[in-house]
Amino acid sequence: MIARPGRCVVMGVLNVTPDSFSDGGHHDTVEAAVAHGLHLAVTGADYVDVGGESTRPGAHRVDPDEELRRVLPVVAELARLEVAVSIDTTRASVATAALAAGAVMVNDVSGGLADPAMARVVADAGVPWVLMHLRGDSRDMYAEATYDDVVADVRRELCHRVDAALAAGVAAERIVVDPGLGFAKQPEHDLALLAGLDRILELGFPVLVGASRKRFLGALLAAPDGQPRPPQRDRATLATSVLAARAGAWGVRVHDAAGSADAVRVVAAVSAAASKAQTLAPTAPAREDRRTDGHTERWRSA
Ligand code: PMM
Repeated sequence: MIARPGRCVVMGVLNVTPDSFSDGGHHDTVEAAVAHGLHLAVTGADYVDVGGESTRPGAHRVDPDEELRRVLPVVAELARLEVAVSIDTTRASVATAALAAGAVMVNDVSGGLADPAMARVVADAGVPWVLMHLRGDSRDMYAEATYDDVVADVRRELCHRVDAALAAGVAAERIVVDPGLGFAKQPEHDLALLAGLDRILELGFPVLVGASRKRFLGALLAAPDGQPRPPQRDRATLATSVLAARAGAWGVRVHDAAGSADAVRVVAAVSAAASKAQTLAPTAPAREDRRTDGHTERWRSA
């Protein structure tokens, strides 16, 4: 089942790759990776998303056996420790093994395009499946970053991925969609997608947003000489988590779970207060609410 804690869900990123964008090579032993996964869970991640293949622009595909060798012991150990693990893979064989080892969700950055066998694996296992929007692959994705209206185009292409998943027997209530920030997107596309999340939400599926430490934040926070901000982008990521949670996203995928875990709780509390205020609000303002006490006049004449 998809977690619904009554606030935006936090998915912590655990890349067990030598070359991922911001955390590649940081967890190059099973022990280090498991320790970091546990840290993510303890500091607020509802899911820990384990990936063994870098999707950074220009990255080459890793051999499926190598991907399995990287992720499987980490998935198994985190699952044993009762961490809810999501497996970040585009390969049905890796998803199958990870689910057998205890993963509870599949996060597929290709939205099911990379491996036609993935839909069957997910349907049979009955687990949630994140369908992310992507064009091309990591080697050539910026070549395809041309859109008429990026929100409409991504929404339409996500619809196709959802239709294919449903046709393959995946239950609608197990589908999560993700606009795929940074994947075949230029910074202006990422910003437009964050601004247009409500139109992605209109599809009626839970929406996951992965803005954490991405290139568009580096570009936005570039130094005066134009040098993009290096991967210390967690404060900017927090702002995106607030925006995503406020827009009604189901979840955010982040490297720093603690910050976003706090931020989404604040958003949930303010949203609850707003709903309560709306329930209590009379349809017309009560007479005594109007400024009849002279304050308004005093302020005007000050
Ligand atoms: N981004 C990355 C990898 N996996 N999965 C989903 N669902 N959404 C994303 O935006 C996403 C992803 C690449 O970022 P990383 O290299 O920092 O993990």
